[in-house]
Amino acid sequence: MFSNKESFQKVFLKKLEMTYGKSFKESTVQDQYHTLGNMVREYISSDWIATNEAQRSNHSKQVYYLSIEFLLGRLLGQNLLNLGIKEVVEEGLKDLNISLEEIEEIEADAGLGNGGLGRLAACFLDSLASLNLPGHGCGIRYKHGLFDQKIVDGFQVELPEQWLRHGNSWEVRKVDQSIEVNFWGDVEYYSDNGKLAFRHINGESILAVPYDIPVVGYDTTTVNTLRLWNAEPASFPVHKDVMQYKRETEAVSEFLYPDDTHEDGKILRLKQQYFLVSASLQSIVRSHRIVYGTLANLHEKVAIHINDTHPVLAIPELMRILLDEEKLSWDDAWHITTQTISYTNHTTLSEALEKWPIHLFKPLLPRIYMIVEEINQRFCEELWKRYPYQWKRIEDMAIIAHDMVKMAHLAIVGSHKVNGVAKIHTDILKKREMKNFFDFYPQKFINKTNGITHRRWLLKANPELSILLNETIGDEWVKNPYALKQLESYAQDKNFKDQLKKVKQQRKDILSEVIKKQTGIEINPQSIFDVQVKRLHAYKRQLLNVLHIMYLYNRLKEDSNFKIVPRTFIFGAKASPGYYYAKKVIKLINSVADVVNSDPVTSPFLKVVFLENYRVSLAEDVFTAADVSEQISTASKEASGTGNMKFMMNGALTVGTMDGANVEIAEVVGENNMFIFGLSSEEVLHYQQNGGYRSFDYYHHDQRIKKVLEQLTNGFFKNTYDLFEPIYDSLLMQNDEYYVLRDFASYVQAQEKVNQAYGDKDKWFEMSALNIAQSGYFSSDRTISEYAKEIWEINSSKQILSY
Ligand code: DL6
Repeated sequence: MFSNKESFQKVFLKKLEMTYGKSFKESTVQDQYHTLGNMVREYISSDWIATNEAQRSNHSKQVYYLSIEFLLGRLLGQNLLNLGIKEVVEEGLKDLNISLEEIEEIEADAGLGNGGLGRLAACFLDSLASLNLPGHGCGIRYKHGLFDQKIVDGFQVELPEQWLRHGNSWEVRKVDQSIEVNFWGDVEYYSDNGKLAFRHINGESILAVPYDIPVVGYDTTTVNTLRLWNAEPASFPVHKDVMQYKRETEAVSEFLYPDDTHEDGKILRLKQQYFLVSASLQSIVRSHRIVYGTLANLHEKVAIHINDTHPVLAIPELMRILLDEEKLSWDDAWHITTQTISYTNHTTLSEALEKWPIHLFKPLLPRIYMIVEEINQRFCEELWKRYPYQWKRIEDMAIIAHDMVKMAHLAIVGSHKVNGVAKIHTDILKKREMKNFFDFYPQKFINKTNGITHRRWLLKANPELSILLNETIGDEWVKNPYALKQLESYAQDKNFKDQLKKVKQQRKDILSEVIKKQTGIEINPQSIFDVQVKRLHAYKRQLLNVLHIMYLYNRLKEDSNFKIVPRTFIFGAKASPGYYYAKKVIKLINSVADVVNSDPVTSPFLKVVFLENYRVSLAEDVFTAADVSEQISTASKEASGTGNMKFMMNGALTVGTMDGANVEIAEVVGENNMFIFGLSSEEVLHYQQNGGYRSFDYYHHDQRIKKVLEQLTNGFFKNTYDLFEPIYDSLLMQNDEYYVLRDFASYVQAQEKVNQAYGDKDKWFEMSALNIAQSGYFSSDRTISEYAKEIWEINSSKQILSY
């Protein structure tokens, strides 16, 4: 049906009528989108079946990537590109007076994630399929993804997201493959042929119904699966309020990250984690049994990766299956489990490391808790043998301590590999945050620097640049991102740089239109587009960016000789609903925007835009249009960052600290092709260990800082009263935990360099070209190849390019 535009049109029109009982003339864009989506999914299905069959019959080792988040965004455009049918569809639709772009726009983002961690999972799926690797995702089919953000009077307001309202063309409900997951109840001890055995009884069952989404690789017949579990009532209990049971059950897959400020919310989150893990593990084991008839070789044929600690219950759940169902000995079960499971750590922030209170954990998951206790007991015995009488060390490393279950400790003990997501992050884990564990298990810890799929973030998001690249260096880069290196030799080529500049301008014009439509703000498309888009968090220091804008505003007002290249500062960020401080920063950005944008003296030079509801589809327009990429976290706090890679790949220059993957960006592109500033991670550590930082000193000695901080509270922002006092206090009364004031002067200097550098367009686009040329290293194809070889030990049916 996609072989030529005529046959495409014929099938499209027929299906449209048959599905919706409407004539083409009466159909809506929504109807057209779903018709096309269904056609594409049907087109994929024969390859999907063939991939599954081949993977089964080849007895190839499979990897399952368990993640509480999959931030997919839209699928239509990427699928059309990967399948190589975009042109036929575009042409066919054009004849019918339909714009493919308009149809793509109607697709709701699958926003089943919060930020980097979830988007990483989505990029990994694309690379797995494109590299012909047998790798599948397992997640939850949340009814509501990450909230929709509205900005009302400058404040963030959260509304439930509704991506499933019009149905989802990509998923296939497979009710026959449902799994029961049990909560609450008791553990029964019984004799199994004279051996003490255990089983979970009297539990309350929830039915996990899989919805499978095909994951299509680029120019390959491999179609992997993303399996999302939906929570539904199993059988209605006789002794319980039926409606209550239905509500409680469905709540498990209702919201991504339910509010956990109260105990019920905490229980719900833990329920979600076990629901994901138990359904996935039972389903994996069931398929494995069908092929091999035993679980004894599970670790040879299956790799299970846990994306952060949310799915760490995979460890005790696999133990439960192997012990209670497969009747293996503890040692055999433990060998299989640890050889099957691997774990990625995504943060060094100790407050972000999950811990669950025993009083919630134990009643909800009684058998799982028992197994965790046993794992802890045996681990502590090992520790004791190695570190006799070192009570403190053993207590610090224990999985259960102070009435809490420490999920990261369980993950390390129960996995064969633990990886950080950028070199500096892995080093920090080894030297500081997880030093004790690294000393104990040095061979487990490895680094796998993150990556992004260049097929989404360049090929799809930036067609203009892709065409230019194809014309300049050919299209090898689509399959082999290292081929982008060939661009190096064009970095001095005037003609190429002119074209690159033109492409960037086209992308800026597109974003300017989006901004105009969304915010009503007219920006100067020739100005420098300086962008910070990421979750709102104190350590990411959106505040430093805002304070710098306030300083520029003050300078422009005070000194008529002070001139800058016009700049548009663009922000996009969602704050976690309960994160009071982060929400204040959003309000501050919007308040600064009000002042700056409406002042006739400054508005020709400065504009500030806060983009509402930042999400994957919007991100595609943002990354491609940026000139400057703001990666300004306090050194040592950002594990990797992946936005930094998306900007680089689209030719933006980084203003950044030596943090996360910025360090590796500097390594490959050279420090002279970016703008580095601020404390190093060692300096931050030194302050943290030895003290010596006093934010008041910077306030008193730097008039620029003094002035902007006073403006936070002196009525400079109309009708804000004491709204920004908490920000002021965080910087002065609480001694500025993230060293915003300490890095201010150095940041201003870096920004002055940006201002100068942009004046020399020839040089600027030389730097831009070099960034694109070196960005191949940050493709998730490279990252996934490393995982495949060094962690999962899985093979591609085709040759994986060696990097
Ligand atoms: O590894 C993906 C992504 C990193 O790029 C970010 O640096 C890191 O903050 C993020 N981590 C998380 C987990 N929790 N926290 N905080 O989202 O992972």
